[in-house]
Amino acid sequence: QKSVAAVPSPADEGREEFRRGSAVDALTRAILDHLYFTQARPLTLATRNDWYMALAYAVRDRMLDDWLKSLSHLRNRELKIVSYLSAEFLMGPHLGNNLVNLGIMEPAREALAALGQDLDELLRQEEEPGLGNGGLGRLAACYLDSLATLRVPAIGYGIRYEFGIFDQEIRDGWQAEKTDKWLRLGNPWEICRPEITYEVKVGGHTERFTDEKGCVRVRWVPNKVVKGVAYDTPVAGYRSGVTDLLRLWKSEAVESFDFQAFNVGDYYRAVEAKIFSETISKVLYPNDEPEIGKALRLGQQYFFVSCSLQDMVRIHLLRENSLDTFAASFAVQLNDTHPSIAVAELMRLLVDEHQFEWDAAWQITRATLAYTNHTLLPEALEKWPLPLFASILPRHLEIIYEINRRFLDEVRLVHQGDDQLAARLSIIDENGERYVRMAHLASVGSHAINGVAALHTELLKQTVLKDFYEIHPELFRNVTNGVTPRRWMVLSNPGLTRLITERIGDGWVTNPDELRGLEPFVADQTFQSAWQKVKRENKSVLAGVIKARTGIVVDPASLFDVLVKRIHEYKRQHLKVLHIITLYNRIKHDPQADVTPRTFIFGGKAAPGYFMAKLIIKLVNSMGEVVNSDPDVADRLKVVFFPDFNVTNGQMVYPAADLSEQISTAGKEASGTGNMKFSLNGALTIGTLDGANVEIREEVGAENFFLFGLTAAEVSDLKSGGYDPRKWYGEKTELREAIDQIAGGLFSHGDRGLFQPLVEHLLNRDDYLLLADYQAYIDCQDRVSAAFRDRKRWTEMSILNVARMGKFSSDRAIREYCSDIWQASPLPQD
Ligand code: GLS
Repeated sequence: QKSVAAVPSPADEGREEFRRGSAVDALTRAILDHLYFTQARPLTLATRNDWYMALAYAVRDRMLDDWLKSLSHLRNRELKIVSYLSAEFLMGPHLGNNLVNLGIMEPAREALAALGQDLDELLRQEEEPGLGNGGLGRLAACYLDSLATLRVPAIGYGIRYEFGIFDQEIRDGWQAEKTDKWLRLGNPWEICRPEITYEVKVGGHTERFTDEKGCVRVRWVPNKVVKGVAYDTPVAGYRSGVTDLLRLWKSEAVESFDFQAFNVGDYYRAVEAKIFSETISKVLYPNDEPEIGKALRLGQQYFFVSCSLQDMVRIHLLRENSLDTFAASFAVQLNDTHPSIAVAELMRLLVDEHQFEWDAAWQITRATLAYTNHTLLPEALEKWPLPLFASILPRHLEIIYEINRRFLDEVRLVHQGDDQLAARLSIIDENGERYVRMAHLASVGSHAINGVAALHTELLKQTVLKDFYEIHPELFRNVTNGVTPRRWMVLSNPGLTRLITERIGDGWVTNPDELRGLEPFVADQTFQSAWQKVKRENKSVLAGVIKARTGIVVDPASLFDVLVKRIHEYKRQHLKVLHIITLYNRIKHDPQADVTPRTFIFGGKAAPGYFMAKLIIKLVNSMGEVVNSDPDVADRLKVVFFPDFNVTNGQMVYPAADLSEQISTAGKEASGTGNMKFSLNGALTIGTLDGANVEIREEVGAENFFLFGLTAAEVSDLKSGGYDPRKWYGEKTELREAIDQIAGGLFSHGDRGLFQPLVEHLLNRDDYLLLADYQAYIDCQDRVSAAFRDRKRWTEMSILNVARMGKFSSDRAIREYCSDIWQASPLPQD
């Protein structure tokens, strides 16, 4: 088959031409129809959004055959369905991705051109659904792409937030947040299912009663009930013939509340109830802020978990008449602890609503659920104060007590007398104020627990979940994260995609190990120049966007040195700032100094309540202003803060990077996934041995990776030996100069107070060991600068990075989840 495709006969060409032509004609017709019948617009009045909507509907229509087929598989009892429960799905714009996966990008372009429209302009029209904070939500989206591509029946379950992650603007160097009104102009990709709704109870109390069989049972009498309505979005696999389902829940008021509104007083009460109900799915919470006390957040988690589990129970009962076999129908993955209330909710559904005995229910629950941990940061581990938990989920608290009682009894049986161990393992934290520890709940209720990179899984076993690992080592496994090459290469880097495909065919899109086929061309002159040309073009495009959004002019010939990710102290954006100031000082001391010209590109949002992170953004911008405008620098260094980093912007940034900054303190970044996107697009990495960096370096080869800094073990040794940042400050001249300048107001118009909190933290605590890693980082960056001057060698390293990135495809990760955790298989080919 391959040879036919490679050497088409004239007859084949004719047929292909015809097929293409008819696809173009059909699309043209469909777009015009939707413009008229769906958008109700005559051609003369159609806005860009009308054209976008019409095109989107025409594309969605083309997904329906596969989608309906996939939906009908839900009823097939032979097929296990993967149910991915996630409070976040950072899908990114749908249109481009669907055109890629359906293989109709070019026909769409032609059809629009014939209608006088530009596809690229319509692609820019789409408001991206920002229903996630960063890596964790984007991972869920990559996994849905891979599930559909690998033909695995799957449903992604989450929340249809009315407002996603805020839009970021930069005003006077500070971050300003604006609400994300992504639904403002309509969402052509979703289909509302008003008939698929579930009631979700909140608050109230529980009562015991004896049922007709004489068993004591529990009834939950809530003080509120809300309704979840399903909104479905199709997720097309890459030319796989399978389209999976993303089902997001919107909260609404239960009608019965409105009907009670027969007098004025009740009318207002009914309106209040409606407001409360609709608030639940109103807004995505930014992470990196303390959760304690955010009752609404717990309400959101329970709301979507309950709707999703009720939906699975309904689907299962369409297949079988008993829930005994529920675990054969669904493999439910808990994406972090956000959905971990599922442990108690599935127990409640089985025991209270379906009259199961406790032990049978527990067996089903554990066989169904599995838990992925995504962080080791203690402050990010979810825990809910008991009184708050009890006020929202009184029945679940009882169930959790019972789960905990039985679990700790088992522990005590094996480890007699070890009360400390029991206290450490307990789902209830009893040290001082009492909390429900969600990671413990998820661990106890799951048959598999995984970390997201090899190092992270090891650290999980040694730290956060040490006691669990010691009592149940068999539950633990590692699944290193991956990203989809469809969005992160084919869609976002068409130039490189074309070049690679010309050389090795397009098999790598679904089998990226084939990228190894590029290795023989590493030293090939023509290939190298073509490779450089693609990178250069991507950099020019980004330079244009930077100019338009920030007014800053950057040189595409300079080294594009990029640090884009959420702003967090552990990710050490301020270490990068220290590096830039160091280079700046070298120029100031010797204006003729031979520095490799660089463009430093920062991007990322700070949680609105995270003061230090916001101050870091201000520092980047203030420092940038000074550096960019200094005549001594003569444009050799340029600092850019690219506002509103999101999926859409990422698609422009990763392909244009020369250097990928992965500089977190070792042991803090669970995996990282941006690191993979950069390397897949030919950027070289400067990084610590943290998260998936370790494995990326193993794959691409140590000689093609710029490594620096303390290891996780050294970090923990240094800390336990009593780390004193002042010692490092005292010893390193360039470091001291840079810190003194920040403190002295060089970047704040003489204001010594502005960055004082940052400076004080660095000098007195430095939790993330910037000072200890500073010199190693600077030295390594000097090696980067030298390497970039050897264009040939740099290009070779870039090619080898891409050639060896196969492991980091989300397809590989999903295959591992399927075989090691879910026991799920692909649908047979039709
Ligand atoms: C995160 C981690 O911080 C990232 O390192 C990881 O790549 C991602 C996906 O596993 O999950 N955990 C988290 O809470 N947000 C993340 O991005």
